[in-house]
Amino acid sequence: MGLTITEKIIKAHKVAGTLDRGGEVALKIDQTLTQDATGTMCYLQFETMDVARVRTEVSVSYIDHNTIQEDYKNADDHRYLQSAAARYGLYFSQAGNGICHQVHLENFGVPGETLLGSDSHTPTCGGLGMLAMGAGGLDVAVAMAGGAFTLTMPRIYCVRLTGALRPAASAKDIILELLRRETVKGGVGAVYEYQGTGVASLSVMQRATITNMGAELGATSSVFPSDENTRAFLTERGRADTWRGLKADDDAVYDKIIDIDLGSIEPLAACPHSPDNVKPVASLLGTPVDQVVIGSCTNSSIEDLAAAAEILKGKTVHPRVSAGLACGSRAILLAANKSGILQEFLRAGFRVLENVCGPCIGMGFAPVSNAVSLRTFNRNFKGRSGTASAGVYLVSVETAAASAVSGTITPAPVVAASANTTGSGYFADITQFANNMLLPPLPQAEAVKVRIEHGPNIKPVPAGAPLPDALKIPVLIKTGDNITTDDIMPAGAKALPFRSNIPEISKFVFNAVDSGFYDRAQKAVSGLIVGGTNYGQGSSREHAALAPMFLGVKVVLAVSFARIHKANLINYGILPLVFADSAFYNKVEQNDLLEFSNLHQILSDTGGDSIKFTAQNITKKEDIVVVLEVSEREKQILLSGGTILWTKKNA
Ligand code: MIC
Ligand code: SF4
Repeated sequence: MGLTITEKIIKAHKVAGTLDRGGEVALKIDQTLTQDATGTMCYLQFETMDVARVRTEVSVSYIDHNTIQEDYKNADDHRYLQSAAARYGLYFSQAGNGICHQVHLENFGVPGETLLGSDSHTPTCGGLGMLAMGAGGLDVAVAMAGGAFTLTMPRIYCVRLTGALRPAASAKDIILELLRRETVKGGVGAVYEYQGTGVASLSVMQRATITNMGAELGATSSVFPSDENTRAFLTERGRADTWRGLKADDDAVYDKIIDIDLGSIEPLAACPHSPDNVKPVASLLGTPVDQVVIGSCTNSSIEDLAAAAEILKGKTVHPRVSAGLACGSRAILLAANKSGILQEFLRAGFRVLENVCGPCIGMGFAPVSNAVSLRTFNRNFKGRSGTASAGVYLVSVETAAASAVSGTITPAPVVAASANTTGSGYFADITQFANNMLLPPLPQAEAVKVRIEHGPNIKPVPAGAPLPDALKIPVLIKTGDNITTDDIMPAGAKALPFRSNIPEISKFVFNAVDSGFYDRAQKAVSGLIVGGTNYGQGSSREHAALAPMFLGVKVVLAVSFARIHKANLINYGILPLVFADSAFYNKVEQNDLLEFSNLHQILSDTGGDSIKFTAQNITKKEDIVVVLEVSEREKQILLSGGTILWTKKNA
């Protein structure tokens, strides 16, 4: 039987486990990436592992999220991360060098290798045939220490692309079409592999837009073959020697085939407040627009900027619109500058923001009250922009540029096809000096002399506690479906500076959804959270598990979970239970007292990875049947009180 691309990469990196779908498989990780908002916890944990130097081929620490630097906190985090990178043999990408996914794609991504990143959009590098996955910081720390990354062997879906995009449509519209069909939970436990004759018509940067937003499908990863376009991309960035061809075998077996005729794709928009709330741009025509932002880790390739510049040429941004450009990397901004593309943005009236995440997570450039904000980004969760009343629409660069000019939602004029600029020479002499903000690892003799600098805002990672045998705990909150980690642990300019201070950031848990949560949790001392389907979708931030753990949350009982968040809950010793039947969801309310007994015996059951048992709703005097779906390894982690305590026990 032939193999898919995913299976080939997994087979080449497997250190334990099985390629059978649904089984556990442990992989050697070649490369890791972290960013500052998740990186501090990651390196604090790495420091406790007693490893002198990272044991990966390449590990990179990026500064791109927390760059407002309102006071010493963000700057102290940057200094801490720089000193930790120097001490442990990592590359260090300074603030302003660009957003981790874009910089990694340009400088480090290698077809056929594995990449684990403490950011959910790590699959961006799947655009050049890498198996790239997001994870919590603790999993990345373990990988840096040379440990394997264990995951459930995913289902593998084939997205068969045929034909070619029409001039008005773009790669962003392809992934929006997929989100429309598959929804934000359609990809949980799956990898999307792109195949078919249409693949050759897409450049690596267009592919990267698609694999980046594969995170919004809830997918474990997304991957394209490595072909001549991949070779051209790597050659242009001076890395031709890292190219190798990679494709699925003709008789590879997929769990599902999704056919997309590229010629039928029309300009689309993900409407507020979910990336799968997709509608044709044509159905939104004339909607007045208040803000337009182009860029982010999803859409700021030079091809994208060239397409926007085509539309902006000779035009001015509508007076009603506040327009911004947040470029994915300094290399792209330099190329845009050199080619005259940047000139068009500045001339048309765009504000040029830093090459960082910025507005994508409410770090500045928040829109006006009740705004319609058009962004070429990947997430439009309510409140994420920093303005709770704003509605964010996720669109292509072409739609964003055309709408910035007209002041209403407008599809791009047909002339503005995304130009495939590979080979156009934009990067010819850029790469060499673009890298002067990417500090290489120090030789070990120098690295050992580096003192790691902890600022006063950096507090130790709180330890978990072994799971008690019985729990009698109240429901602290009951949420609906598709609760995001932004809902659980908000980002934004107020909370983000506390990413390295769990006691402080825990005050923000569920803040935007239910401002009474923190006080209730404090009063109850311990408790549980009840969730709907796809609980914990979105970001990889382990703070969405760590801070609830700090507040005494012992159990999350949901209809279903998103992959990374479930792994983070287990890492911090929180029991992730699902309702045996979704009807039980209606039998639990906030403040109900629930009782779980014999947990030690239940977790010692080696009879499989799905254990059904009964909990009691003492308040309603009813039984609730729940299921624990975890592997034998995860049962041991949960019994120990989380990965840190489990590792210590087994050391
Ligand atoms: C995001 O896009 O939500 C983030 C901010 O990049 C997160 C990481 C974080 O919360 O620090 C992600 O995607 O994992
Ligand atoms: Fe940054 Fe936004 Fe990309 Fe997350 S999705 S890495 S916040 S630009």
